[in-house]
Amino acid sequence: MADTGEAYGVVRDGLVAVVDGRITWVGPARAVPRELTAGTSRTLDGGGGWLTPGLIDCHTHLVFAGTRADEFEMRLRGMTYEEIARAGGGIQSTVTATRAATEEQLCDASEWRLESIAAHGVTTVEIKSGYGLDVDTELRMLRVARALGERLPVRVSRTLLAAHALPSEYRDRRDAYLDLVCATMIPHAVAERLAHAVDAFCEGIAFTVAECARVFDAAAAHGLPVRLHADQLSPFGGAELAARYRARSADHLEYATEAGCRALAAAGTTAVLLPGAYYTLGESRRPPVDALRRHGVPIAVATDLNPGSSPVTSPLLAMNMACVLFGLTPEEALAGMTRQAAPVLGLQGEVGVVSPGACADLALWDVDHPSELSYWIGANPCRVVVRGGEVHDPRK
Ligand code: DI6
Ligand code: FE
Repeated sequence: MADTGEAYGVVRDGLVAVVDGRITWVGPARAVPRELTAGTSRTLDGGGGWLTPGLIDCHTHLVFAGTRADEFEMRLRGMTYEEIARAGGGIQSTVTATRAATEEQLCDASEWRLESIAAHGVTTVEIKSGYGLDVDTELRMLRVARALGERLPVRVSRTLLAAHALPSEYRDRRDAYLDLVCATMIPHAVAERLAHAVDAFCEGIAFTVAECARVFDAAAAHGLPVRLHADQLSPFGGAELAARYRARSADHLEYATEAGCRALAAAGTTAVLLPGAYYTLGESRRPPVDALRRHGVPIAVATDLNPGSSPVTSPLLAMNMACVLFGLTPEEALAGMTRQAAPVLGLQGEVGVVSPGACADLALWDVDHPSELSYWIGANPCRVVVRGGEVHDPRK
């Protein structure tokens, strides 16, 4: 869909021309220049379906070992996510399982999750580390993320999230762990070209504003952009910190304040809403969507696929939840998984739009209207995925 002024940027009876994996022309089929169609080697008939940009899931933690289904049961019996984390479960339990897995085991354990996401029309996904919390395992996770992108027709953007939790062996030695993150992990990830960005979890059960700022300073010193898990479980000043560092995104934001939203807008930072975590943890505090809109903060939506707080393997379900739970319109939800998600990964103009010059990453859907992408619950109407001009059957 292009920017035509009509809702969703709809082009009816449209045609997209692709040369060498890039879009060269978009418009109504009747208006296509003859010289463009003359040398066409392959035509794909949309058959009355809807073509959108390939979806972008800009926030996942899909590489990990084990599950946390036991904690799901504990929460249903009344324990909270924070109580489980403080009792040694939570992220730490996935860290133990992930450290014990080889690169191949981790790849095999994670592949079906990326397959599921990709089968729902996703052509770009971000994957974070953060379940290693030691040099070897953090880098291993990023290598696995890279390998998965080579196995499947998905572009994988990799984020170092070493500041996800304090590993138990560093209890009472917080600064020593942050030294390791800043002086060893970030430089190694940069040297091996494993990370496109750096993220941190700014929260009472994770790292303080000052600690996250240290990590951001180290990232900046190595030329890496930053993002932040901000104000998810408590009002913690995360949005303000993200804005101060001109982070690409501030994610979650349930407890972000009005001032925080204003700061995000001024900094050009995107708000990434993650309704899967809100839903799974049974939260009642919604992110301040109205304030984000009022201040003009770009809004993206993602699955947050992770074993603890968001075992969501469907981007369409995340879009549905963004509408039903957070009050986004289906148009905002689709934009949040396409156009608005691209800048979060530094890929604006490259993916997330159907425009000349952009990569030919597209999804074809068996629906009568694009609002249905947010409307159906548990369905997958994706018929065809195009990645860099190559056509794929999403069910294979
Ligand atoms: N916020 C989240 O929702 C995930 N990480 C984070 O910082 C949860 C990760 C987990 O519980 O395993
Ligand atoms: Fe997350």
